[in-house]
Amino acid sequence: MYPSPGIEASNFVSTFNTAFYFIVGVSLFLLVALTVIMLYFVYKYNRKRHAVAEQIEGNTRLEIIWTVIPILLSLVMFYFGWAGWKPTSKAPKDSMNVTSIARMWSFLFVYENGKQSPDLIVPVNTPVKVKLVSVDVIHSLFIPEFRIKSDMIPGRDKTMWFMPQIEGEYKIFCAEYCGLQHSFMHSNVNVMTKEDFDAWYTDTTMVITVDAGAGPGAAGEAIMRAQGCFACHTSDGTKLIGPSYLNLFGEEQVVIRNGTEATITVNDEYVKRSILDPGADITKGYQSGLMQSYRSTLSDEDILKIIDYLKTLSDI
Ligand SMILES: [Cu+2]
Repeated sequence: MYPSPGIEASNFVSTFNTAFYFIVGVSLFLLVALTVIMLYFVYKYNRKRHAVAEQIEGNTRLEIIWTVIPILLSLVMFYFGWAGWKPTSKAPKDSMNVTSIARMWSFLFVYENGKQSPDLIVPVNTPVKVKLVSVDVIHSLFIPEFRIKSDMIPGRDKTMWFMPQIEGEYKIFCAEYCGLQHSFMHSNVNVMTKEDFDAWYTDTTMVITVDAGAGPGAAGEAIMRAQGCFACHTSDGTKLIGPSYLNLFGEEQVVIRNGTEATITVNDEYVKRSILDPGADITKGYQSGLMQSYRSTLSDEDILKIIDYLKTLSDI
C-alpha cells in the first residue's frame, strides 16, 4: 500500500508544497482576474457602445503598478523556490550513502557493505545521500512523494539526498525519456524502521535482495530480475532489444565480432563474456552499443547462477 498524497513523506515536502501552492495560487488569481477584466472590456467597448475607437496615450501610474506588482510576485516565487531548493543541494555529514546505478531500463541500489537491491531500502528519519550513476544514457531519479528529482548523467558525479519521515512504500520513476522501454523503468523506495533496516542491511547471506524461489536456476533468475535483464531479454522466445533466453544456451549463434560474422556456441564462457563485455559479440540482427558491462555489479558467483538459470530454459 502506498501512503496517501499530501503527507510529509520526506523533509522536503513542506517547503516544496509551499512554493507549488503559492505559484498555483498566483496563477489562478491572475487567470480569474484577467478573464474578468477582459470580459468587462469586451462588454464596455463593443461596437454598439463604442462605434469609434479612441487613442489613449500612456498612464504613468498604471504602468508603474503593472510593472512593480509582477516583479514583486516573481521575486516572492523565486524566494519560495530558492528556499525550497537550497537545502537539497547539500547532504548532512551523517547521511547514509547509497549508489544508484541506472541503465536502460532499470535502477539498482548498491550499499556501502556491497549489498544490492532493485528497490531503495532506507531507514526512517535518517538522511540518505544517493550517488547518481548512469552507465549509458541520461536517466532521472524521481521520487514524487519525496519531492525530489535529479538527472543521472553518464560520466558526471552527482548526488541527491532526502530524509524519509514516514514508513511505507513510495514509487520511483525514471523522469527522463531514455529509450524504448522508458515507461517500464520504475522501482520503489521502501522506508522501514531502523531495526528492520539494520536486520536487512546486516544480513549478508543475500547480497542481491530478491526473493528467489526454489528449484534450479531460481537464484539466477532472481539476480537477473534485480539487475533489470528482462527489460531487454525475455524467457519466452519474444524478441525485444536483445535475444530471448529461451533455447539459447548450447545453441549456435551467428554474431558480429569486430565487424565480421562468426559462428559461436552459447556456453559458459560466451555468457560470461556477453555480461562483462557486451560489445564483444553482437548477435546478428541486433543493435550494438545498447548493453553496458555488468562488471561492477555482478560477481563470478552471480554469473554462474545466471548460467544455471539459462540452462533451465534450454533442452540440455
Ligand atoms: Cu531512464
